[in-house]
Amino acid sequence: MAAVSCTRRHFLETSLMAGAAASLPVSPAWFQPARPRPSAAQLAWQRDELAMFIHFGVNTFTDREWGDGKESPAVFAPSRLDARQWARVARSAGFRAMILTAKHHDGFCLWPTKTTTHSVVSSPWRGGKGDVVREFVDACRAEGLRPGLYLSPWDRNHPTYGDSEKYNDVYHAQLTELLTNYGQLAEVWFDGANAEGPNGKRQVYDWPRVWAAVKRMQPNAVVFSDAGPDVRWGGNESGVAGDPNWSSVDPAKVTAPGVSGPGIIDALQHGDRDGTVWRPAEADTSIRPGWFYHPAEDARVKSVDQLVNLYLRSVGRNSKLLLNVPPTPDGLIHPADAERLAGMHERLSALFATDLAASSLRWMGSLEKGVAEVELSRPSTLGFVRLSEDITKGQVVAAYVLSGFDGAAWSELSRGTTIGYAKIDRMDGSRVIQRLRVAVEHAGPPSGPVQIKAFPTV
Ligand code: FUL
Repeated sequence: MAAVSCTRRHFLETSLMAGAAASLPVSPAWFQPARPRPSAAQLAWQRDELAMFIHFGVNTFTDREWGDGKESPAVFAPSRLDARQWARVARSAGFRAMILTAKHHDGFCLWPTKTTTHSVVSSPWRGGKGDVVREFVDACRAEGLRPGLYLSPWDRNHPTYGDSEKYNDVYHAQLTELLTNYGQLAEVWFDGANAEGPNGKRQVYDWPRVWAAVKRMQPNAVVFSDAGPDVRWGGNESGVAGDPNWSSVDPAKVTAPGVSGPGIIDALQHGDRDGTVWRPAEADTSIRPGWFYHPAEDARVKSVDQLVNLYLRSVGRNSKLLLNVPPTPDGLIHPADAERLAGMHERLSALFATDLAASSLRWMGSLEKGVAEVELSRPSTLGFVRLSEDITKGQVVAAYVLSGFDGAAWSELSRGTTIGYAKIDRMDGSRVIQRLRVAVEHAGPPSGPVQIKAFPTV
Protein backbone atom coordinates (compact mmCIF):
# COMPACT_ATOMS: atom_id res chain seq x y z
CA MET A 1 0.00 0.00 0.00
CA ALA A 2 1.42 3.42 -0.93
CA ALA A 3 1.80 5.67 2.09
CA VAL A 4 0.69 9.25 1.64
CA SER A 5 3.46 11.38 3.02
CA CYS A 6 1.82 13.99 5.16
CA THR A 7 2.52 14.55 8.81
CA ARG A 8 -0.18 14.97 11.43
CA ARG A 9 0.85 18.61 11.93
CA HIS A 10 0.64 19.27 8.22
CA PHE A 11 -2.84 17.74 8.21
CA LEU A 12 -4.03 19.99 11.03
CA GLU A 13 -2.57 23.09 9.47
CA THR A 14 -4.06 22.22 6.10
CA SER A 15 -7.46 21.50 7.63
CA LEU A 16 -7.47 24.80 9.47
CA MET A 17 -6.56 26.66 6.34
CA ALA A 18 -9.20 24.80 4.40
CA GLY A 19 -11.76 25.54 7.11
CA ALA A 20 -10.91 29.24 7.00
CA ALA A 21 -11.24 29.34 3.25
CA ALA A 22 -14.41 27.24 3.51
CA SER A 23 -14.19 26.43 -0.14
CA LEU A 24 -12.11 23.29 -0.71
CA PRO A 25 -13.61 19.98 0.36
CA VAL A 26 -11.31 18.27 2.87
CA SER A 27 -11.05 14.52 3.08
CA PRO A 28 -9.29 13.79 6.38
CA ALA A 29 -8.56 10.17 5.55
CA TRP A 30 -6.70 11.22 2.45
CA PHE A 31 -4.32 13.37 4.47
CA GLN A 32 -3.44 10.67 6.95
CA PRO A 33 -0.41 8.53 6.25
CA ALA A 34 -1.51 4.97 5.48
CA ARG A 35 -1.15 2.74 8.51
CA PRO A 36 0.26 -0.77 8.17
CA ARG A 37 -2.07 -3.76 8.08
CA PRO A 38 -1.51 -7.48 8.64
CA SER A 39 -1.05 -9.97 5.83
CA ALA A 40 -3.34 -13.02 5.72
CA ALA A 41 -0.55 -15.10 7.30
CA GLN A 42 -0.05 -12.59 10.13
CA LEU A 43 -3.79 -12.51 10.79
CA ALA A 44 -4.00 -16.30 10.96
CA TRP A 45 -0.96 -16.32 13.27
CA GLN A 46 -2.62 -13.85 15.67
CA ARG A 47 -5.99 -15.58 15.65
CA ASP A 48 -4.37 -18.83 16.77
CA GLU A 49 -3.81 -17.07 20.13
CA LEU A 50 -1.98 -20.07 21.63
CA ALA A 51 0.96 -21.99 20.19
CA MET A 52 2.90 -24.74 21.94
CA PHE A 53 6.68 -24.75 21.80
CA ILE A 54 8.35 -28.17 21.91
CA HIS A 55 11.99 -28.19 23.03
CA PHE A 56 13.25 -31.71 22.44
CA GLY A 57 16.65 -33.08 21.50
CA VAL A 58 19.87 -34.39 23.02
CA ASN A 59 19.48 -31.98 25.96
CA THR A 60 16.38 -33.94 26.95
CA PHE A 61 18.68 -36.91 27.63
CA THR A 62 21.67 -35.08 29.09
CA ASP A 63 19.59 -32.90 31.43
CA ARG A 64 21.10 -29.70 30.03
CA GLU A 65 19.72 -26.45 28.63
CA TRP A 66 22.47 -25.80 26.09
CA GLY A 67 24.34 -28.75 24.71
CA ASP A 68 27.95 -28.20 23.68
CA GLY A 69 27.69 -30.14 20.43
CA LYS A 70 29.87 -32.99 21.69
CA GLU A 71 26.92 -35.18 22.69
CA SER A 72 26.92 -38.65 21.20
CA PRO A 73 23.87 -39.21 18.98
CA ALA A 74 23.59 -42.48 20.89
CA VAL A 75 22.02 -40.58 23.80
CA PHE A 76 18.98 -39.76 21.70
CA ALA A 77 16.82 -42.76 22.56
CA PRO A 78 13.22 -41.87 23.42
CA SER A 79 11.54 -45.12 24.35
CA ARG A 80 7.94 -44.13 23.61
CA LEU A 81 8.09 -41.04 21.42
CA ASP A 82 4.55 -40.13 20.39
CA ALA A 83 4.19 -36.75 18.68
CA ARG A 84 0.48 -37.44 18.45
CA GLN A 85 0.32 -37.30 22.25
CA TRP A 86 1.96 -33.83 22.18
CA ALA A 87 -0.55 -32.69 19.58
CA ARG A 88 -3.52 -34.12 21.46
CA VAL A 89 -2.44 -32.38 24.66
CA ALA A 90 -2.06 -29.12 22.72
CA ARG A 91 -5.33 -29.32 20.84
CA SER A 92 -7.41 -30.33 23.81
CA ALA A 93 -5.97 -27.38 25.75
CA GLY A 94 -7.08 -24.93 23.07
CA PHE A 95 -3.74 -24.51 21.27
CA ARG A 96 -3.89 -24.07 17.52
CA ALA A 97 -0.23 -24.25 16.49
CA MET A 98 2.93 -26.03 17.59
CA ILE A 99 6.62 -25.27 16.99
CA LEU A 100 9.41 -27.87 17.27
CA THR A 101 13.15 -27.34 17.81
CA ALA A 102 14.26 -29.10 14.61
CA LYS A 103 17.80 -28.18 15.68
CA HIS A 104 18.93 -26.46 18.88
CA HIS A 105 22.31 -24.88 19.64
CA ASP A 106 23.95 -28.33 20.07
CA GLY A 107 23.52 -28.93 16.33
CA PHE A 108 21.74 -32.31 16.64
CA CYS A 109 19.20 -32.52 13.82
CA LEU A 110 15.86 -34.18 14.55
CA TRP A 111 15.45 -35.07 10.88
CA PRO A 112 17.67 -37.15 8.54
CA THR A 113 19.54 -34.20 7.04
CA LYS A 114 22.14 -34.58 4.32
CA THR A 115 24.23 -31.78 5.85
CA THR A 116 25.65 -33.72 8.82
CA THR A 117 25.67 -37.16 10.39
CA HIS A 118 24.96 -35.50 13.76
CA SER A 119 21.29 -36.39 13.55
CA VAL A 120 18.63 -38.96 14.28
CA VAL A 121 20.24 -41.15 11.59
CA SER A 122 23.16 -41.84 13.94
CA SER A 123 20.92 -42.51 16.93
CA PRO A 124 19.44 -45.80 18.10
CA TRP A 125 15.92 -44.36 17.90
CA ARG A 126 13.82 -46.27 15.32
CA GLY A 127 17.06 -48.00 14.30
CA GLY A 128 18.35 -44.74 12.78
CA LYS A 129 15.41 -44.63 10.38
CA GLY A 130 13.32 -42.18 12.38
CA ASP A 131 12.40 -38.58 11.58
CA VAL A 132 11.02 -36.53 14.47
CA VAL A 133 10.17 -33.59 12.20
CA ARG A 134 8.05 -35.88 10.00
CA GLU A 135 6.23 -37.40 12.98
CA PHE A 136 5.74 -33.90 14.39
CA VAL A 137 4.19 -32.34 11.26
CA ASP A 138 2.01 -35.43 10.68
CA ALA A 139 0.76 -35.27 14.26
CA CYS A 140 0.02 -31.55 13.99
CA ARG A 141 -2.00 -32.05 10.84
CA ALA A 142 -3.86 -35.04 12.26
CA GLU A 143 -4.93 -32.92 15.24
CA GLY A 144 -5.71 -29.77 13.24
CA LEU A 145 -2.72 -27.79 14.54
CA ARG A 146 -0.58 -25.58 12.34
CA PRO A 147 3.07 -26.71 12.46
CA GLY A 148 6.13 -24.51 12.78
CA LEU A 149 9.86 -25.20 13.08
CA TYR A 150 12.78 -23.62 14.94
CA LEU A 151 16.20 -23.97 13.35
CA SER A 152 18.88 -22.60 15.65
CA PRO A 153 21.44 -20.59 13.71
CA TRP A 154 24.03 -21.18 16.45
CA ASP A 155 25.44 -24.67 15.87
CA ARG A 156 28.04 -25.95 18.33
CA ASN A 157 28.62 -29.14 16.40
CA HIS A 158 28.98 -28.33 12.73
CA PRO A 159 32.68 -27.99 11.79
CA THR A 160 31.98 -25.10 9.41
CA TYR A 161 30.43 -22.87 12.09
CA GLY A 162 32.51 -19.68 12.25
CA ASP A 163 33.60 -20.06 8.62
CA SER A 164 30.78 -17.74 7.74
CA GLU A 165 30.17 -18.38 4.06
CA LYS A 166 30.53 -22.14 4.37
CA TYR A 167 28.24 -22.39 7.36
CA ASN A 168 25.69 -20.09 5.77
CA ASP A 169 25.52 -22.58 2.90
CA VAL A 170 25.04 -25.46 5.34
CA TYR A 171 22.34 -23.52 7.17
CA HIS A 172 20.62 -22.69 3.91
CA ALA A 173 20.70 -26.37 2.93
CA GLN A 174 19.18 -27.39 6.27
CA LEU A 175 16.51 -24.76 5.94
CA THR A 176 15.75 -25.88 2.40
CA GLU A 177 15.25 -29.47 3.57
CA LEU A 178 12.85 -28.31 6.26
CA LEU A 179 10.98 -25.90 4.01
CA THR A 180 10.53 -28.28 1.10
CA ASN A 181 10.03 -31.77 2.57
CA TYR A 182 7.41 -31.29 5.25
CA GLY A 183 4.43 -29.57 3.66
CA GLN A 184 3.06 -26.19 4.56
CA LEU A 185 4.47 -24.55 7.69
CA ALA A 186 2.73 -21.79 9.63
CA GLU A 187 5.80 -20.27 11.29
CA VAL A 188 9.57 -20.47 10.97
CA TRP A 189 11.29 -19.43 14.18
CA PHE A 190 14.77 -17.91 14.45
CA ASP A 191 16.68 -16.70 17.47
CA GLY A 192 19.80 -14.59 17.19
CA ALA A 193 22.15 -16.84 19.20
CA ASN A 194 25.63 -16.30 17.87
CA ALA A 195 29.20 -17.23 18.86
CA GLU A 196 32.62 -18.21 17.59
CA GLY A 197 33.24 -21.44 15.76
CA PRO A 198 36.16 -23.87 16.18
CA ASN A 199 38.34 -21.50 14.11
CA GLY A 200 37.89 -18.84 16.80
CA LYS A 201 35.95 -16.61 14.42
CA ARG A 202 32.53 -15.25 15.08
CA GLN A 203 29.93 -16.54 12.65
CA VAL A 204 28.29 -13.82 10.57
CA TYR A 205 24.80 -14.87 9.49
CA ASP A 206 23.16 -13.90 6.23
CA TRP A 207 19.66 -13.01 7.44
CA PRO A 208 18.38 -11.50 4.19
CA ARG A 209 19.20 -14.80 2.48
CA VAL A 210 17.44 -16.78 5.23
CA TRP A 211 14.29 -14.67 5.07
CA ALA A 212 14.21 -14.72 1.29
CA ALA A 213 14.47 -18.52 1.37
CA VAL A 214 11.42 -18.79 3.64
CA LYS A 215 9.44 -16.33 1.52
CA ARG A 216 10.29 -18.29 -1.61
CA MET A 217 9.72 -21.81 -0.29
CA GLN A 218 6.98 -21.17 2.28
CA PRO A 219 5.17 -18.00 1.20
CA ASN A 220 2.34 -18.61 3.67
CA ALA A 221 4.54 -18.98 6.75
CA VAL A 222 5.32 -16.12 9.09
CA VAL A 223 8.97 -15.57 9.95
CA PHE A 224 9.69 -14.94 13.62
CA SER A 225 12.81 -13.24 14.95
CA ASP A 226 13.78 -10.08 16.84
CA ALA A 227 13.64 -8.37 13.46
CA GLY A 228 10.67 -10.32 12.07
CA PRO A 229 10.15 -9.68 9.27
CA ASP A 230 6.61 -10.94 10.01
CA VAL A 231 6.47 -11.47 13.75
CA ARG A 232 8.78 -9.99 16.37
CA TRP A 233 10.06 -11.35 19.67
CA GLY A 234 8.23 -9.58 22.50
CA GLY A 235 11.43 -8.64 24.31
CA ASN A 236 11.38 -11.07 27.26
CA GLU A 237 11.14 -14.79 27.94
CA SER A 238 8.48 -14.54 30.60
CA GLY A 239 5.54 -14.64 28.19
CA VAL A 240 4.32 -11.16 29.07
CA ALA A 241 3.56 -8.58 26.38
CA GLY A 242 4.47 -4.93 26.72
CA ASP A 243 1.95 -2.23 27.56
CA PRO A 244 1.42 -0.41 25.27
CA ASN A 245 1.86 -3.04 22.61
CA TRP A 246 1.70 -1.74 19.04
CA SER A 247 1.78 -4.27 16.22
CA SER A 248 3.35 -1.58 14.08
CA VAL A 249 7.12 -1.09 14.28
CA ASP A 250 9.82 1.19 12.95
CA PRO A 251 11.93 -1.39 11.06
CA ALA A 252 15.06 0.74 11.48
CA LYS A 253 15.07 0.12 15.23
CA VAL A 254 15.68 -3.67 15.31
CA THR A 255 17.41 -4.69 12.11
CA ALA A 256 18.68 -8.23 12.81
CA PRO A 257 18.10 -11.07 15.27
CA GLY A 258 20.25 -10.81 18.37
CA VAL A 259 21.13 -7.13 18.07
CA SER A 260 21.45 -5.38 21.40
CA GLY A 261 21.82 -1.79 22.48
CA PRO A 262 19.86 1.14 23.80
CA GLY A 263 16.18 1.12 22.94
CA ILE A 264 16.10 -2.40 21.46
CA ILE A 265 14.16 -4.15 24.24
CA ASP A 266 11.82 -1.17 24.46
CA ALA A 267 11.14 -1.36 20.71
CA LEU A 268 10.52 -5.11 20.94
CA GLN A 269 8.15 -4.80 23.87
CA HIS A 270 6.16 -1.81 22.73
CA GLY A 271 6.39 -1.57 18.95
CA ASP A 272 5.84 1.91 17.57
CA ARG A 273 2.67 3.96 17.39
CA ASP A 274 3.81 5.56 14.13
CA GLY A 275 5.58 2.46 12.80
CA THR A 276 5.31 1.79 9.08
CA VAL A 277 5.55 -2.01 9.20
CA TRP A 278 3.10 -4.55 10.71
CA ARG A 279 5.14 -6.87 12.95
CA PRO A 280 3.14 -8.08 15.97
CA ALA A 281 4.85 -9.36 19.12
CA GLU A 282 5.01 -13.02 20.14
CA ALA A 283 5.32 -13.74 23.87
CA ASP A 284 7.36 -16.88 24.58
CA THR A 285 7.97 -18.67 27.85
CA SER A 286 8.13 -22.17 29.31
CA ILE A 287 5.67 -24.03 31.50
CA ARG A 288 8.72 -25.01 33.56
CA PRO A 289 11.79 -23.01 34.60
CA GLY A 290 13.86 -24.50 31.75
CA TRP A 291 13.18 -24.88 28.04
CA PHE A 292 14.20 -28.55 28.02
CA TYR A 293 12.83 -31.24 30.30
CA HIS A 294 14.59 -31.77 33.63
CA PRO A 295 13.19 -34.28 36.15
CA ALA A 296 14.18 -31.95 38.98
CA GLU A 297 11.58 -29.48 37.69
CA ASP A 298 8.60 -31.83 37.86
CA ALA A 299 7.38 -30.00 40.94
CA ARG A 300 7.90 -26.59 39.34
CA VAL A 301 5.35 -26.73 36.54
CA LYS A 302 3.38 -23.46 36.37
CA SER A 303 0.06 -23.53 38.18
CA VAL A 304 -3.32 -23.08 36.49
CA ASP A 305 -3.49 -19.58 37.99
CA GLN A 306 -0.11 -18.70 36.54
CA LEU A 307 -1.08 -20.04 33.13
CA VAL A 308 -4.35 -18.12 33.10
CA ASN A 309 -2.46 -14.95 34.06
CA LEU A 310 -0.01 -15.59 31.24
CA TYR A 311 -2.89 -15.77 28.79
CA LEU A 312 -4.30 -12.49 30.10
CA ARG A 313 -0.93 -10.74 29.86
CA SER A 314 -0.06 -12.03 26.39
CA VAL A 315 -3.17 -12.69 24.30
CA GLY A 316 -4.98 -10.15 26.48
CA ARG A 317 -2.39 -7.54 25.51
CA ASN A 318 -2.47 -7.88 21.75
CA SER A 319 0.13 -10.65 21.60
CA LYS A 320 0.25 -14.38 21.00
CA LEU A 321 1.45 -16.84 23.62
CA LEU A 322 4.09 -19.37 22.59
CA LEU A 323 4.17 -21.67 25.60
CA ASN A 324 6.93 -24.26 25.80
CA VAL A 325 6.01 -27.75 27.04
CA PRO A 326 9.09 -29.98 26.88
CA PRO A 327 8.67 -33.75 26.36
CA THR A 328 10.45 -36.17 28.70
CA PRO A 329 13.15 -38.68 27.72
CA ASP A 330 10.29 -41.11 27.09
CA GLY A 331 9.22 -38.77 24.29
CA LEU A 332 5.94 -37.82 25.95
CA ILE A 333 4.55 -34.71 27.61
CA HIS A 334 4.72 -35.25 31.37
CA PRO A 335 1.34 -35.87 33.07
CA ALA A 336 1.88 -32.89 35.40
CA ASP A 337 2.20 -30.51 32.45
CA ALA A 338 -0.77 -32.08 30.62
CA GLU A 339 -2.90 -31.70 33.74
CA ARG A 340 -2.03 -28.00 34.17
CA LEU A 341 -2.79 -27.31 30.53
CA ALA A 342 -6.15 -29.02 30.82
CA GLY A 343 -6.83 -26.93 33.92
CA MET A 344 -5.89 -23.74 32.11
CA HIS A 345 -8.24 -24.59 29.26
CA GLU A 346 -11.08 -25.43 31.61
CA ARG A 347 -10.63 -22.17 33.51
CA LEU A 348 -10.38 -19.99 30.41
CA SER A 349 -13.43 -21.68 28.89
CA ALA A 350 -15.42 -20.96 32.05
CA LEU A 351 -14.25 -17.35 32.36
CA PHE A 352 -15.04 -16.56 28.74
CA ALA A 353 -18.10 -18.76 28.24
CA THR A 354 -20.83 -16.11 27.97
CA ASP A 355 -20.58 -12.78 26.23
CA LEU A 356 -23.30 -10.51 27.61
CA ALA A 357 -22.54 -7.55 25.36
CA ALA A 358 -25.00 -8.62 22.75
CA SER A 359 -26.41 -5.47 21.26
CA SER A 360 -24.45 -2.48 20.15
CA LEU A 361 -26.07 0.81 21.16
CA ARG A 362 -24.00 3.41 19.41
CA TRP A 363 -20.68 4.32 17.89
CA MET A 364 -19.49 7.81 17.32
CA GLY A 365 -16.12 8.22 15.75
CA SER A 366 -14.06 11.15 14.64
CA LEU A 367 -10.50 11.24 13.43
CA GLU A 368 -9.13 11.71 16.92
CA LYS A 369 -11.68 10.16 19.27
CA GLY A 370 -14.44 7.60 19.35
CA VAL A 371 -17.06 6.21 21.70
CA ALA A 372 -18.72 2.80 21.50
CA GLU A 373 -21.52 1.70 23.78
CA VAL A 374 -23.25 -1.63 24.35
CA GLU A 375 -26.22 -2.80 26.37
CA LEU A 376 -25.77 -6.05 28.28
CA SER A 377 -28.30 -8.79 27.55
CA ARG A 378 -28.87 -8.93 31.31
CA PRO A 379 -27.53 -6.76 34.15
CA SER A 380 -24.61 -8.56 35.76
CA THR A 381 -21.46 -8.26 37.80
CA LEU A 382 -18.52 -8.65 35.43
CA GLY A 383 -15.37 -10.78 35.60
CA PHE A 384 -13.65 -9.60 32.43
CA VAL A 385 -14.16 -7.24 29.51
CA ARG A 386 -12.47 -8.01 26.20
CA LEU A 387 -11.96 -5.10 23.80
CA SER A 388 -10.81 -5.50 20.23
CA GLU A 389 -10.15 -3.51 17.10
CA ASP A 390 -10.77 -4.72 13.59
CA ILE A 391 -7.07 -5.30 12.95
CA THR A 392 -7.67 -6.28 9.34
CA LYS A 393 -7.69 -2.49 8.92
CA GLY A 394 -4.69 -1.87 11.18
CA GLN A 395 -4.31 -0.76 14.80
CA VAL A 396 -5.28 2.79 15.77
CA VAL A 397 -6.42 2.99 19.40
CA ALA A 398 -3.76 4.70 21.52
CA ALA A 399 -5.70 5.13 24.77
CA TYR A 400 -9.08 4.16 26.18
CA VAL A 401 -11.34 4.49 29.19
CA LEU A 402 -13.96 1.83 29.88
CA SER A 403 -17.00 2.86 31.92
CA GLY A 404 -20.01 1.00 33.22
CA PHE A 405 -23.59 2.14 33.97
CA ASP A 406 -25.21 0.48 36.98
CA GLY A 407 -28.71 1.91 36.49
CA ALA A 408 -27.96 5.10 38.39
CA ALA A 409 -24.56 6.42 37.29
CA TRP A 410 -21.58 5.82 35.04
CA SER A 411 -18.25 4.99 36.63
CA GLU A 412 -14.81 4.11 35.32
CA LEU A 413 -14.04 0.38 35.25
CA SER A 414 -10.62 0.38 33.64
CA ARG A 415 -8.33 2.40 31.41
CA GLY A 416 -5.39 1.59 29.24
CA THR A 417 -3.34 2.30 26.16
CA THR A 418 -3.36 0.05 23.08
CA ILE A 419 -6.09 -2.46 22.20
CA GLY A 420 -5.29 -4.13 18.86
CA TYR A 421 -6.39 -7.75 18.44
CA ALA A 422 -7.44 -8.03 22.09
CA LYS A 423 -7.20 -6.16 25.34
CA ILE A 424 -8.62 -8.11 28.26
CA ASP A 425 -9.27 -6.27 31.51
CA ARG A 426 -10.15 -7.91 34.80
CA MET A 427 -13.14 -6.25 36.51
CA ASP A 428 -13.57 -6.01 40.24
CA GLY A 429 -17.08 -7.43 39.97
CA SER A 430 -18.43 -5.19 42.70
CA ARG A 431 -21.35 -3.62 40.79
CA VAL A 432 -24.19 -4.88 38.64
CA ILE A 433 -23.60 -3.35 35.23
CA GLN A 434 -26.24 -2.66 32.58
CA ARG A 435 -24.27 -0.81 29.93
CA LEU A 436 -20.63 -0.45 28.91
CA ARG A 437 -18.98 2.40 27.13
CA VAL A 438 -15.46 2.67 25.79
CA ALA A 439 -14.04 6.07 24.88
CA VAL A 440 -10.91 5.91 22.76
CA GLU A 441 -8.20 8.15 21.37
CA HIS A 442 -6.96 7.35 17.90
CA ALA A 443 -3.47 7.42 16.44
CA GLY A 444 -4.86 7.35 12.92
CA PRO A 445 -8.13 7.15 11.01
CA PRO A 446 -10.46 4.79 12.92
CA SER A 447 -11.48 1.56 11.25
CA GLY A 448 -14.82 1.38 13.07
CA PRO A 449 -16.09 0.80 16.59
CA VAL A 450 -14.04 -1.01 19.18
CA GLN A 451 -15.74 -4.33 19.81
CA ILE A 452 -16.74 -4.95 23.43
CA LYS A 453 -17.31 -8.37 24.97
CA ALA A 454 -18.43 -8.61 28.56
CA PHE A 455 -18.10 -11.75 30.66
CA PRO A 456 -19.98 -12.19 33.93
CA THR A 457 -18.29 -13.20 37.15
CA VAL A 458 -18.27 -16.98 37.51
C1 FUL B 1 16.84 -18.91 23.04
C2 FUL B 1 17.69 -20.16 23.31
O1 FUL B 1 19.00 -19.81 23.70
C3 FUL B 1 16.99 -20.95 24.42
O2 FUL B 1 17.71 -22.13 24.70
C4 FUL B 1 15.59 -21.26 23.97
O3 FUL B 1 15.62 -22.10 22.84
C5 FUL B 1 14.84 -19.97 23.65
C6 FUL B 1 13.45 -20.19 23.17
O4 FUL B 1 15.55 -19.25 22.66
O5 FUL B 1 17.43 -18.13 22.08
